[in-house]
Parts: sequence; C-alpha cells; structure tokens
Amino acid sequence: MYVGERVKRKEDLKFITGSGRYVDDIEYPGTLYLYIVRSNIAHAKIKKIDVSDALKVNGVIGVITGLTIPFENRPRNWPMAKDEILYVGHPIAAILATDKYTAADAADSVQIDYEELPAVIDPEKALKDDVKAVEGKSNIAYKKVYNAGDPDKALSNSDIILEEKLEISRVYPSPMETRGLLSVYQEGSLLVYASTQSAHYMRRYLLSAFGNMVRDIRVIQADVGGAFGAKLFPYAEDFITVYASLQYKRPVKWVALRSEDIRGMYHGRGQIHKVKFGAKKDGTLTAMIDDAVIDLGAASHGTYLVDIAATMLTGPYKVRDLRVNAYGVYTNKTPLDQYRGAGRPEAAFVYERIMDIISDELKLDPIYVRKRNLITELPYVNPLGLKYDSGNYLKLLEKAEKVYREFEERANELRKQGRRIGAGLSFYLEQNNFGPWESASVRIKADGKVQVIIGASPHGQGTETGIAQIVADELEISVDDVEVIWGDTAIIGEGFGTYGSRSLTLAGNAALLAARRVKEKALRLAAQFMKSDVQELEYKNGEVINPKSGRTMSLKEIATRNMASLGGIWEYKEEPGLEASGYFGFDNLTYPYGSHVVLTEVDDSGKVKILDYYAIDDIGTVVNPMLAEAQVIGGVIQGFGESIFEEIVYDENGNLLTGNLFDYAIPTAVEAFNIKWEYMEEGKSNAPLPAKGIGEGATIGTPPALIRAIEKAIGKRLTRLPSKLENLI
Ligand code: MCN
Repeated sequence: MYVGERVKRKEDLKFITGSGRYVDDIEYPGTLYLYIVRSNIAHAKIKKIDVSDALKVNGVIGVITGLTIPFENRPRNWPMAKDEILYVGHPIAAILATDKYTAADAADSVQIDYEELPAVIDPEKALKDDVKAVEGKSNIAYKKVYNAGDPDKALSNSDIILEEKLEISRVYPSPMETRGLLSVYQEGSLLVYASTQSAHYMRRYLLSAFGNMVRDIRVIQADVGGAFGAKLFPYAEDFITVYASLQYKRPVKWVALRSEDIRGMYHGRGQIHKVKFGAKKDGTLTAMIDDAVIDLGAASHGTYLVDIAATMLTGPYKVRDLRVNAYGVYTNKTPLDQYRGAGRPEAAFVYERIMDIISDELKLDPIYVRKRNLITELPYVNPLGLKYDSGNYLKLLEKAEKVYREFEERANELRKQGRRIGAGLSFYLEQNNFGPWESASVRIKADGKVQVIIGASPHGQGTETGIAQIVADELEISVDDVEVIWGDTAIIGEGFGTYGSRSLTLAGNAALLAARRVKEKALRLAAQFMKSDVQELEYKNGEVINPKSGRTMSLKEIATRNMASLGGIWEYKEEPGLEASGYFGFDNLTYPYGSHVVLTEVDDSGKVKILDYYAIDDIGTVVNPMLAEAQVIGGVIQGFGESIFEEIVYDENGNLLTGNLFDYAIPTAVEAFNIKWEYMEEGKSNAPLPAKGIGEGATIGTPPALIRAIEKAIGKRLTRLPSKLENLI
C-alpha cells in the first residue's frame, strides 16, 4: 500500500536538475516582447496619451492603448485605463518590441497627460462615500447582511459585552515566479503558455473575450513557481498579451518584473472586522455582531472573500446568534482577490482573538474557554447554514492542549530569566474541496506503464505523487509505473484546476474511479484472451488470475496483447483499449480542522523568535504524510510572515510604499524555524478515498496562535496583522 506512506516526490528530479520550463524559458522564433506602461499615480482622469515618440524607438513594433475588451467585475470594464486611472500600477499602454529591454526603455517615451483626482485609500473612509474612488460610482460596491438568531437580545443577556476592531492587512502573495504569458499565433488559432492554476479556466475566459477572432485557444500550463491562489483568475495583462498576438499575428511574451508583480498581482486579505461580542461568566460566547469591510481595491471580484469570512465567523464554536454586516468598498489600490486560505484566515483571526480576549477579560484559561464553546457533535449545521461534516474537535484540542501546557510551563520558566516569552494556541476550522468536480482518465499503455491525466493543475504541491500513490494502490502496481499528466487543454477533456485545497481529494477520487473502471475492463479483456468466464477471474497484484487454471495475465500482458496484431483482425467481443475516465464532486464542502501551538520570544528590538512550534490536523485519510507536512511547513512560514511583518502599505495619496522586495518583507530561510506536525484521521470525508485537503490549513491556524504567543510575551493586547516589530518594543 502506498496511501499513508511518505513516498518521495516524483516531480522533483526535473526541478533539482534544472530542467523545469517556466513561461520565461519557452522560446519561439519571432517573438515580440510586451511591456506594460503603468500608472504611477493612484487616481486621475486621462486627458491624452501620446505614443508617437515611443513608436519612433528602434525595435518598437507597436503600442496599444485604450483596449476595451470586456473585462468583468471592474468599475471600468476594460483591461487598460482608458479615461480614468484607478490605482498605482493600472495598465495604461502596452509596448511591443523585438526585445524586452527595448520595450521597457520605450515606456519612458509614452507621454500621459492627466488631471489628478483625490485618492481613496482608507477602507473605513471609503465607506463614508464622500470622496469617490471611481468617478460617478458609489464606493460601496457590495453589501450583504448575514443574520442568525437574535444577536441583539443575546448580547444584552450577556455577563460581559466587549468590542474590538480586528484588522488583517493587505498582503502580496509573493510567488517565487512572477506572472507571465506567452501567446503564440498559429494561423487562426492560439497556443498560450501560462503561469496559471488552471489551464481550462484560462482557456474559457480567453475564449469568451476572443472567441470571435480565433478558431481555438489551446492553453498549456507551464511549470509554475508558486501561485498561492493569485494565479487562478484572469488578469488584464493576459488579455493584453493575447490581443497583441492576435493583432500582430506573432508570438508575444509578457513576464512581470517583480515591482510590476507587486502592483499587478491581486493582493490578498485586506479585511477589517469591528466586532461586538458577549459572554457569560463561565466563558460561553453568546453573540457576535460584526461590521466587516473588505478593501476591494479597484475591482469588485474579491467580494466572495468577505462572504467566506462571514459564513465561517463562528468557526468551530457553538454560538448561534450572529449578525455580519459585510461591505466591499472600492479604493484606489490594486484589486484584491484570493490568497492561500481566502477568507478562512480572516474568520479564524476573529473567532480566535475573541476566545483569547474572553479568557483574558474573565481571567479564565484560554483552553477552558475554547472547550466551553467547542462543537462536540458532528455533523453540525452552523448558524448560517454551513454543514460541518465530520471529526472529533475535542479530541484534537486535547492533544494540542498537552503541548500547550508544556509550552506554557517552559514560558513560565524562561520568563524568570527576565526574557519576554509567550505561549499561544489556536484551534481552527477549514473549509475546502471547492468544486464543483474534477476529472481524471487512466490509461494503460502498450508497455504496461500507467498514464493518469487529471483536470487539476498542481503547481508545487506534490499532487503528482499523491495521485500516483492512489492509482498504484488501486491497480496494485508500482508507483514508479504511474505517470501523472495535467495542465494542457488539448489533452484533457474538461477540468477545473488547483485551488481551494481540492486537487488530491477531487482529482484523486476521480482517478480512483477511473482506475477501478480500468480494472473491470482488464478483467473483461483478459476473459476474452484467456477464453474464461469473467466471473471466474480475480484481480490481484496487478494481474488477472484464473484461480481454477492458475493462469495469470498481468496488466502489461493484457495491454501488449491488445496491440499485438498490426494489420490483423480484432476477433474479441470486448472493445480493445485499457482506459477509462472518472469524475468526482461532493454535495457538501469538506471541513477539516486543526490546532497550532507556539512558543515564542520577543527581544527588546521587537524581533520575534519562534522557540518551538507544533501543529496538528485532521484531514481524514492522509495520502502522503510527507507532502501534507510540507504543505503545513510552507503555510506556517507564510502565516508567520503575515503575522509579523508582511504588509502592503500605501501612503494617503495612494503611493505604494512597499513596491519591491526590499520594502515588502517576506520570510526567508533565515527566519524559518522547526515545526512539528502530527495528524489524526477521524474526520473522514464521504468520498471513496475519504480524504480532505491540507493545502491552506496552516495559513489559517498560524496567525491567531502566533499573535497570542506574542501578546503573552509582551503583555499587550494585539488586534492587527501584522503585529510589526515597532509595536512590540
Ligand atoms: N495531500 C495528502 N493527503 C490529503 C490531502 C493532501 O497527502 N488528504 C497532499 C497532496 O498529495 C498534495 C498536497 O497534500 O501533495 C496538497 O493537496 P490538497 O490539499 O488537495 O491541495 P491542492 O493540491 O488543491 O493545492 C491547493 C492549495 C492552495 S488552495 C494554495 S493557495 C496553495 C497550496 O495548495 N498554493 C501553493 N499549497 C501550495 N504549495 C506550493 N508549493 N505552491 C503554491 O502556490
């Protein structure tokens, strides 16, 4: 059995030998290079764009301005600013040249005559709607009220009523590889190489924009150097690059510089929760009333993130009286969208801060308060109708509690030396396997090797290995004989991609179903070849066996026999070919859960040092503990960055103050620390392979645990992510 084993990653050889091929590594003769001229002011009316000097630059082939391809969910529905600039980084023109340096240099020759307008930066001020982020439009792009029970009454019946403003700042998803696209014009069709999380999704939206200009668009996902949710949805530059290749009938490449990526890649998080909550003396949370604001920037596609946060706001706790007034506001900033965790980290920061604040105010133990409120019977329908599926929250919390008590003791000891030490714990609920379904095909080739083609588009997670383990187990063959293919719309019927911690469970179960069908087919074919009755045959260890005669035929022999008689006839009743497809989707999202425990020291300069870190998750069946653990480690380090120093900062005029990786800090190997991870397998999903996702969990569990440990270390309440060094002195 491979499922449950720490099988080494099949995908690594390519990368550690330097043979990965990212968009920028793919070369086509005659390629034009595209450079985007971007706004360096936040809000203005464009009076005139003069590109005549840029066109005179030797090597410049053309300049595109005012592109009005429809682009949804924008206050001005185009990929380029035509009449109004809405944020620093807003694309205004695109220069095409025979090399990328010429294209970038020519950008200086584009003259933009504009009239500056006041910028709206603070989302709370945006809510007042006095100054407009977009001329002629209300700043309030979205409003939804969620209500359950009677929160006002429940609040007034509480022993204490508390109020806190909790802020989760904007972050840049910081993949190692910036975004990029190569669009190759091929006589009426396009071949597009993209750094994307979903080749199929990219094809769908490019076709919807350019379908009347091309016969077809084939999208191939190149190797991707990290995405973290930010390479799923369409971007202005994708449209501009494809449009340019159609106009000039040449290959066109665009790859973002780091400073462009920080301005252009959708930012994540950016939520403020002003929450009022009540509790009984025994620590029972009675009600929550939350005014939630999401800082959408200059587009409205990110509104669903405040919906996720709102519907998950009660987390793993029993409180039933709740109201969330959710607002999405336009600001003159880069548009906002999903970043690893997408709405769940924001919710967890709120409900876990609430648990700790109640424990402080009532002088109760924080674990005791969590236990008082924890859901103990599953399935459970939360006040806003989400159905938490399975697990044993209390058992997991008790396991984490043991570690917490030990960390607490160590903190007490170390504090005696005058050091600023704190221990913190978070308990979190994840929501994943966002659907609707995923596809897979399994084929046995003539040489007996197994090819699995999946609709998911992994980009670093190690899914190739996990899915190979599932198929190898089902077919009872070596994992080395299974190859997994993805990310090409020409060879995969339909699929969705990799997001929402879904790939292993959805594509894995689709592959499992397909492999089962292949096995059934192998039995039927073998029955013909062996002149047996199919009922007499059994499948075992990658072979079809006739227990009566003792005859066997391996999968390879069946596949080879299938192909044996070139030019002959097909004398058998069964169709040849050992291949099948499978599709899998859930009728309810899955809800894994976990706990993080941290012991930290804050020195006199405000620097945070992690002394010990422990995480535990329940995601049902863990297919490969090494891969899952790697996800947790990466997520913890990202969560650490977000908790301590990562923050996109604009000044009051909308100038981006963190526009490069000198000013925008992300954790490196130097700041990384050891993490101990354990897992439980009680919260199984109802899939044939009862797994749930792990790709985002750690970004949800880390910030509340870490912030708690820091506040215990410094003795001051913290209500904001990141905590920032200067606040911890
Ligand atoms: N796994 C497992 N057992 C399970 C579930 C998962 O062994 N029960 C393993 C899988 O085999 C896979 C990994 O854990 O290797 C993650 O699987 P899964 O939870 O299904 O998540 P996805 O593959 O769908 O990945 C998406 C998730 C998301 S939403 C973001 S954002 C994110 C993340 O993964 N972005 C990443 N992790 C990332 N890791 C890398 N290296 N790069 C990114 O951009």
